[in-house]
Amino acid sequence: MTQPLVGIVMGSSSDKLVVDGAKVILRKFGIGYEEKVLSAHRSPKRVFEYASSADERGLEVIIAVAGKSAHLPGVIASWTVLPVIGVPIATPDLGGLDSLLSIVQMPKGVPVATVAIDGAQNAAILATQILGNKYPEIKEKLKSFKQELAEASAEHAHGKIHKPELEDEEEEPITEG
Ligand code: C2R
Repeated sequence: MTQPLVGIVMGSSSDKLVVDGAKVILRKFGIGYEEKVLSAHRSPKRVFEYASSADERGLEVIIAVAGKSAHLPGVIASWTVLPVIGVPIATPDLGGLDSLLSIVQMPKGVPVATVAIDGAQNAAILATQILGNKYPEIKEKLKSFKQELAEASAEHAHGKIHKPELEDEEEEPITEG
């Protein structure tokens, strides 16, 4: 896999299933990523180390995935100038509204671009779009992707079912902490 441009950080390994949705998209676009389990609550020092060094390590966008009292994306955004995309996780107790509000209601000056509850695929597409401003080959792939979406939607309208190919090659081990 190429040099990671996207850092995917999740609050717990229990978020992994949702994170998989982002990885499928990034692999589809051939974008290198790294993934880590880090928690602003449980491992705050490691979150600081990760976020404050992300830029110099070559990352260009961070996707931060967290549920419940989801402070991780905001804390990461406080330690980096890289764009941070937050993914709220659905929760059994409050349905994910807890996660959503924790991520989206950032104070002025420290934005986190927040996607839908469990919206990891959209987070990855947004990350890809941010990268597309710098990398023309990624932008070209995004144009084809839009075309695929339009064709799939037209086929649905005519009663056909079309699933764009999102399967991929290799799986990388997840790094804890
Ligand atoms: P466990 O399943 O490990 O108890 O975690 C995780 O993202 C997960 O969705 C339950 C939920 O807690 C979240 N978590 C956060 C943070 N750390 C863990 N929201 C954080 O620092 O914001």
